[in-house]
Amino acid sequence: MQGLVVLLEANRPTVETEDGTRFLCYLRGKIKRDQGRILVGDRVEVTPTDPGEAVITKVLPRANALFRPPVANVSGLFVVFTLVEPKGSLELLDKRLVMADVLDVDAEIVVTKTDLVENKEKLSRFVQLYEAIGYRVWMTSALTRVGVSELIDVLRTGIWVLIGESGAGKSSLVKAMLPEEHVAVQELSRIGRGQQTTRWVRLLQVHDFWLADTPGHTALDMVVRDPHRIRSAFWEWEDAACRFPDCFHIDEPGCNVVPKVRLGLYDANRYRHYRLILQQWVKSY
Ligand SMILES: Nc1nc2c(ncn2[C@@H]2O[C@H](COP(=O)(O)OP(=O)(O)OP(=O)(O)O)[C@@H](O)[C@H]2O)c(=O)[nH]1
Ligand SMILES: [Mg+2]
Ligand SMILES: [Zn+2]
Repeated sequence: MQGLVVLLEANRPTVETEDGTRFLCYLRGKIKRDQGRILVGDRVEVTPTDPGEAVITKVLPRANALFRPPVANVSGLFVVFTLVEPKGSLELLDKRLVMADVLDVDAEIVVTKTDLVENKEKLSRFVQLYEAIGYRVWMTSALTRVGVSELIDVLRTGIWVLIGESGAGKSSLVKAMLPEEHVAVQELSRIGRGQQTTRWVRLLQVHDFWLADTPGHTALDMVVRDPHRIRSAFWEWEDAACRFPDCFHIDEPGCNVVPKVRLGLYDANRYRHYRLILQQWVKSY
């Protein structure tokens, strides 16, 4: 029987088979040794053993895998960002967008807690910046439910991962999308203490796609061999027409990106994050 790993709690996978049956699973020893970690999102073959239990006999090849948060076979990322406490980090936002581009998965930005935003101008500047680059930006509030149905009524398939810092409102959004599910949400008194409320990645069915709620995280490292992959993730500079087609926009003569950043025509934060990502993710930089 084939199934999907929908939860990995304390290293015990739960697999849902095509008819909706759930099994708490063990891994056959050989798989443990040969394939290393199993991830939520993995497609597997299982053989039932006891009622509600099964053994995983095979892990099917993965299309891709994220390691932070750990999810396999990802179609898209909902990169969660909030302008209210605990404020989202623009550096992490850009890193997540670049990660999606490098892994060749879709990414959409989901702004949460818009009901709490006082500085509406700042919010619309943020939205304008990322929409101009080419991202879809959703404005949502789990409290008022603004934007929630719009977000899930778009036709989506595969696994979509909510990714963002702890306290950003990922689980609250899941709860707003799926009111009948039991989803733990952070208590107000704990906000900003850097504690994760969601502890395990979990897949939940929404319309035609699977939604992954994940624990918040603030570290994001990748190893990228080809620096071109980082450069091409900054879509807004594609038509900069620098003198050298292979310009990395650092200190090359005839570069059109650096002067435009100085003039404020390209966003300076994005440029700073680009340099940082090159340094941190590409070993040869
Ligand atoms: N006013 C308001 N508060 C919200 C909204 N969304 C989330 N919150 C609050 O923000 C806090 C954190 O929300 P969670 O959904 O637990 O955050 P999370 O991203 O799942 O956090 P981790 O599981 O730790 O990664 C909770 O106290 C929520 O009540 C919103 O749209 N409006
Ligand atoms: Mg959560
Ligand atoms: Zn250049």
